[in-house]
Amino acid sequence: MAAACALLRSVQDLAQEVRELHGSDAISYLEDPPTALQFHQNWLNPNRPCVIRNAFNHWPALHKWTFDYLRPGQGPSAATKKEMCGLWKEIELRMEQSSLPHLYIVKDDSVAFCQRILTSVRDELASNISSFKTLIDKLQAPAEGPSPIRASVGSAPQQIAESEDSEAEARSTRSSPEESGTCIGSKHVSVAVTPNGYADAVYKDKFVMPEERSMKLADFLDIIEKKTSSPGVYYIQKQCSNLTEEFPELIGDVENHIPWMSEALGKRPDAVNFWLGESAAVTSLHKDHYENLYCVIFGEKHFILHPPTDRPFIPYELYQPAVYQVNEDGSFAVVDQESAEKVPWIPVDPLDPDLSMYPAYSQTRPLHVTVRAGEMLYLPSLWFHHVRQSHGCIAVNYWYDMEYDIKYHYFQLLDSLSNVIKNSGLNRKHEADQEEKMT
Ligand SMILES: O=C(O)CCC(=O)C(=O)O
Repeated sequence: MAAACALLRSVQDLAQEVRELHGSDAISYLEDPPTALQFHQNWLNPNRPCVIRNAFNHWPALHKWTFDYLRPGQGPSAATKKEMCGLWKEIELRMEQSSLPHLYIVKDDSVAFCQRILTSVRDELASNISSFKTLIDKLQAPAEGPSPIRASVGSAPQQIAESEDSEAEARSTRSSPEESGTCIGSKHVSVAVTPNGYADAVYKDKFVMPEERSMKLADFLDIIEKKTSSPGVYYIQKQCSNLTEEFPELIGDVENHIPWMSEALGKRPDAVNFWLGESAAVTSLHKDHYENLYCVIFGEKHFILHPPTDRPFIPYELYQPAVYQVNEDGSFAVVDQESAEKVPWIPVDPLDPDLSMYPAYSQTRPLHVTVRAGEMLYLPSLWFHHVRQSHGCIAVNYWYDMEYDIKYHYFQLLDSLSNVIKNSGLNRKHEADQEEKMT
């Protein structure tokens, strides 16, 4: 028992020392992306998380990925784009025909109207949102009439036509939905469905996985937007590189790797994942063997983080695996995966930890981090994390396999020592002693 006590004290000191030395009580913010060397020295090697701002401002996804863009029948199709180019050509022709090059002819008798339409179209082109077609219709209508007036519009149409052409050219090697004319909303996507929002989590005495349902992205969006009702909580969270596997059309709106990270690690990511879900969808506390760059595109993600050195105070138990299945009446059944081996998982919910069952958890100091749209979280390998989100949050993350270096082996040692402490019952005894001292 004396040896176990000494062991417990040592792992407590370790956790405390890491908190003090590496500042794992607070998250650091970088205002610009680091170089590969800076990232390696300051974050990757010390295994320290940080939030990086302005790391992916250049991604079209940041302004493009709205629910309307992802829906079928919305957003500019290839045909609409063609029509748009045709219109600009017509405007240019009219400008040429008129003796004043910066004027063009419309029937409406309001100069302000023309300017408003053109400004709107330019803005639409810049932000690429869904009412593009309506604006084109408005623009077309005045051009048909018999009583033209002249309206000053400067050189905006010319500039737009040029930037449109060069953008289309730049993206011609990619297959974004609007270029290819495909509507990704009509594509099938794998969605995790649960009764309570907890996929891959402990429920009663089982480790329960979600029902994996294949459904059209548009139908999924209807549920998220409460346009249709369907029992359960829905979350696109399939983690086997679902962005590249299920939505290859969207990859051109982001990047297929993060250059400075690939350089720092000397490899490309194992997976690029796409996440979109309801606010009720929660990812239970766990850790991964990945260096994780987590980019929020829309909404917010709320992370609760524990450094790997908190492992001795984070309990694991063995659970029978099971899956949720939705019955015809909309109720959920929990179906055992009888032939599957038991799974070690963490029973503690950091939002409401059962400290009478798991008193050692009170010795941890979780770090709460909100990652907002446009921000990237570096979540180092082996850090425990629990994740919530704002409703309809969209995110993309990059999983780079960790280096199985000495850090990994030290963690394995800590894991074994944690089991020794658990089996000695000392964590509970320590807590009982603390309570006794207080009474
Ligand atoms: O976003 C989430 O819900 C979970 C993310 C996560 O667990 C991960 O990236 O490892």
